[in-house]
Amino acid sequence: MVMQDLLAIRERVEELRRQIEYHNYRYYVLDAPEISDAEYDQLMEELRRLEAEHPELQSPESPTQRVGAGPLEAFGIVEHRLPLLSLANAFSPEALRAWHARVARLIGERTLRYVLEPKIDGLAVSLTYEQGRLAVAATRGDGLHGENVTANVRTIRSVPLTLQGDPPPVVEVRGEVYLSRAAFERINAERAEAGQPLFANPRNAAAGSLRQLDPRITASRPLDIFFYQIGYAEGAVLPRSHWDCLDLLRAWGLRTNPENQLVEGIDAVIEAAVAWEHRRERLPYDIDGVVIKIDDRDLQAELGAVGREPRWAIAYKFAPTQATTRLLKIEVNIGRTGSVNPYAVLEPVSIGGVVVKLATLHNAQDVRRKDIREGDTVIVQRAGEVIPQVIGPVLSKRPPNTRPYELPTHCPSCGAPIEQPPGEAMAYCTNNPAGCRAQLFELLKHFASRPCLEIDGLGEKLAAALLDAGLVHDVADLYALTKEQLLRLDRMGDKSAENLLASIARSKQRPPARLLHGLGIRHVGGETAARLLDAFGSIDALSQATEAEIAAVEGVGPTIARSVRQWFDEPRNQTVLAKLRAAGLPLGPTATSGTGGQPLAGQAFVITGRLESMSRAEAEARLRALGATVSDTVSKKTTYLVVGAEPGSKLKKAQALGTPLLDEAGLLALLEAAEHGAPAASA
Ligand code: D41
Repeated sequence: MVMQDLLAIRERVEELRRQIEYHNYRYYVLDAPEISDAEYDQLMEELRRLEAEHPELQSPESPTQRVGAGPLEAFGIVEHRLPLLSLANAFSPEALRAWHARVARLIGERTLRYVLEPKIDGLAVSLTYEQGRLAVAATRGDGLHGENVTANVRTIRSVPLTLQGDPPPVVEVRGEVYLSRAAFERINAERAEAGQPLFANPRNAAAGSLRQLDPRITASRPLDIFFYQIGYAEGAVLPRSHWDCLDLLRAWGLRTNPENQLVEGIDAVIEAAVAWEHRRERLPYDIDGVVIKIDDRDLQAELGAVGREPRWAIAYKFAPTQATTRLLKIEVNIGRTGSVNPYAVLEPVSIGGVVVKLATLHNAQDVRRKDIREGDTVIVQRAGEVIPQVIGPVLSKRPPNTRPYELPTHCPSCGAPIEQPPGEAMAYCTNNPAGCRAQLFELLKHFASRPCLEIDGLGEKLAAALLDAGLVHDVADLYALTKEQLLRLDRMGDKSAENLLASIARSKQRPPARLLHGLGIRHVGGETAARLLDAFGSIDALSQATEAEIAAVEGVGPTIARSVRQWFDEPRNQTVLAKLRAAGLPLGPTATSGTGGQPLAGQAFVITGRLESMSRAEAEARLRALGATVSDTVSKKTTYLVVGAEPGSKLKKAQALGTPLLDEAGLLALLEAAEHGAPAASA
């Protein structure tokens, strides 16, 4: 290695240490991080690697040599009787195998039992009970000393002040204090209202709530806790299995996570850990990984720790879902109902392996509430398949001369004024699709989409081409298109033109509820459309109903009723309806009334698990539109249980009752057949 390189590396190491110390301070002391956990982990990993490759650069002052940050003196400091260990991280299944191989080298290759615990993204605490009474509660702090937060922890409802059963005279237990996502949203909404700075995530909100000098504030926050370890236990002989220790915690009245799993063998560990990456979204609280622990406590003792990290446990961390980047510009999209949807143009940033350049900002009110400005550094989140969203600005990085965001006063597409109806979060372009190209473009795509008229081949590109060529001015114009017109469009061959026309023709046979949904009436989704048609029988009958009659339908409130009435009162919409009728779409009473138009009448469906091709709401709406009932519980009356990915307990119940099962392909086939008039399959 040449001298120059070593110098550059030394500089990088020092820079990393400076940065990490700074972020530790922001995180642990101020509860106001500026970077995501994943970015922090990356800095730490890089520093660890450089120090491992260049032992001469190691130093006891390096952040790698200590865990966490010092406690806040204001609380009083508690010295932990036994140090609280920290956890090594694994970021991939391969890293889990490498961990397994290290363990196998020490204790021999064998099939072990492991406990998997969701890694709660909260704040680690240690509680000491003396003679069964809560004596001291402390934060983890640096693992050796924590802050005395006894008064605050006593306000957490799920923390018992006295233990049940027969606990040792002195026992110290560890757990994680957290806030549910719902509670976090509520707290932030209240803070926004009060003009206070918002918490970046539930963990910071939990930490901020627990580390309050005024316990009354803590008491007002619905903190919760899961316990996961028994630390010091005077004179007690503890079970040899960690899983049994969790049982013991429960026997003392301490809450443990019902999602914890006992599995055998590293393959099962990896499978279960990877599965959590999706399951996590269904939990009401945030987790950032899974903690994997060797169950046998004698083996735990034999394996011991390297520094502060036990060899017998590891944290499998999920791909990062948050990152920070610069918000270059705020632009707006106009939705099919005229809604003004602001979005962020970002300096491209990689989150969990995907480069994100755009992120949603929801609505004008949200941008104002969070005070997100052009030029800000922002925290961006990407979770599952949903569109990336901007969580909020990093205020300490706000450059001078930024300004609060102002919504455009006029529609960028058609120039009509933009208005925000009183009491609504959304602002709207005051034009309608006939006069606003952006609205018509979105409406066409919606009209042709799967849950609506399902016109194959009519997507983004074709919708734009049809508008550019002036062939379509409203959705009904689709039914007047000719092959000659289509052939004049770019990249439109003979075959695709024919396919498109066939697909448009087929769309005339969709059930009226899907047509009603497709019209793009503000606040009328698939579910509402189905309810309205159930109540009124046809779109024509609905168009004659009064606002009060519409509002009286179950699940339809005054806002929807007003919006429906207004839509039908608009002369331009009456023209569209007349054209659709002339084209043969089902506006009037269907010829086959009664069960003829309702091929699934009398059939009862229950859905469990996740569907791939449509949302559950959509599946329910389509089933209901065909006359079926959809409920939440499997009973003897259930005709079919529809089983999606990762089904829940309903599947067990159905199997016990012998209820017929339908997978997603089966459901699709049944829907297709029923919607196209074929007799429904019966169970
Ligand atoms: O849910 C958690 N966040 C969690 C954290 C958990 N379920 N188990 C944990 N187990 C440990 C060991 C293996 C060291 C007893 C932990 C943590 N530690 C931990 N939390 C914060 C630092 C370490």
